[in-house]
Amino acid sequence: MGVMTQGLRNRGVRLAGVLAAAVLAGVGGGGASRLTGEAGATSWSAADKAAMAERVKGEMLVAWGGYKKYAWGHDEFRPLSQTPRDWYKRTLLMTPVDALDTLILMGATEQADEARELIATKLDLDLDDDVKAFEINIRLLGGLLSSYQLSGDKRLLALADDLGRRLLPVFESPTGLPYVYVNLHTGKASGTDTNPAEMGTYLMEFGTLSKLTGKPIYLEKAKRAVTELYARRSKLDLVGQGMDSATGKWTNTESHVGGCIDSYYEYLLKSAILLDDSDCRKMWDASVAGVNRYVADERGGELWYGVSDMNTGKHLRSECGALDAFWAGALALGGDVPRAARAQDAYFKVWNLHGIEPEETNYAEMKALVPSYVLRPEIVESTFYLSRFTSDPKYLDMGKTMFDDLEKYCRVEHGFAALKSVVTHEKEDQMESFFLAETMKYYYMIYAPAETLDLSKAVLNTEAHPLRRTW
Ligand code: DMJ
Repeated sequence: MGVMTQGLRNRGVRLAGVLAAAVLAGVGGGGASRLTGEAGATSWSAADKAAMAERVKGEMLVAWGGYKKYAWGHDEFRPLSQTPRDWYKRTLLMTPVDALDTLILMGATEQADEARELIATKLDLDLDDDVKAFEINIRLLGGLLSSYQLSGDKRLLALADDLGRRLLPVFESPTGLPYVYVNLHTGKASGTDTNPAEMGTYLMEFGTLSKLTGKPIYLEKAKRAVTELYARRSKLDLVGQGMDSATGKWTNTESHVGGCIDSYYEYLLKSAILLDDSDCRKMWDASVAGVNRYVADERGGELWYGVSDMNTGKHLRSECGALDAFWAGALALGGDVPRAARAQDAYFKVWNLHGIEPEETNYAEMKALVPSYVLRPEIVESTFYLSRFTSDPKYLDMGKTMFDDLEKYCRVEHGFAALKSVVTHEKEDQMESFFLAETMKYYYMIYAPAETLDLSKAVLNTEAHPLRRTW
């Protein structure tokens, strides 16, 4: 299922002195043996949580240090060969832009300042190349906006406005549904073979940009795209996983909550919250009801979400991916904590199959279908939301189990490496920028004081960039 590469406050409060003391004392917290989801939760003191947050921050600084030493000024750091990688003809500073708000929230002031200065002085958006608008929007535009809100550095807002203007041509299709690519220099948009996630994941960033610049066009274009997409849902209120954006016709009618669809649902809910948009709220309410009715798969007392036909509701396959795991967090944010908790247990069962999660799994047979792990955040993201909304220490244990596994299998000298296989644990020379934007941020936020990110004031985009309603 899905395109696997696509893949959703206040200034960070520094952790108190107790934190450093706890680390020095070697307090680990949640020292339980491997948590399977069934075991009773261990108790966590404030010092335990502070120590765990500091441990995550330490690893974030290792990954940032690897980028700084071997890939400074480029898009990504390749952690095995210790070489840089750029996505296009030249750099768009993907890792620094993605990492900056994580560094700010962690109180890593020196590193945040060096990242912000690099971006403000060196990010050149006038790139004569076709870029994937979805990725550039969620990573770069989202990162620039959140870092502007957290730092007050107006140079970041100017860059965001420049980038938004360069992305706008993607909406000039016959339907208003976005093209896939845009040349950031010429403004030529191209590519119509797309999906709901890529078409429906603009409104948070474009809405925020409109509010912060006073230019309504950004919000108007992104809202129209979502509305056009929703209008093409099936009678069961489901969407498929493939569409031609020029014709608005479905090219694939398989429905699920994973890659190619995931962040479309996420942005209906989060745009409703961030922009106080009642249309988006209605679209989310109808969509989540359809998914819970036709995509949910009750199996042996467990709640799974599989693959169904968008028109008939027929269950097609018992498969889920690492990307699907965001769904538990979305359910929790939408107010359905009971279903969220059950879905999270199911995704955590997949994690425990091999001690780290595969990209795709047949959950009926509990068998990895695509065995890679690219340092994805989604299951950590859902752990964060459930921890916040339930205060159940079970989720602190769960986060620690996963972080232990991450360190065990993925840590290398100057960062973290993806895995070619969660079965053999063979590593891949890749550390995606979302690892610093999302995975490390969510791990940190599970244990950091709640004031570090006030969920009543901020909404995280699909790349974990927090956007605040300052307007
Ligand atoms: C991220 O870029 C975003 O979370 C996106 O919505 C999905 N894929 C990656 C992380 O897995």
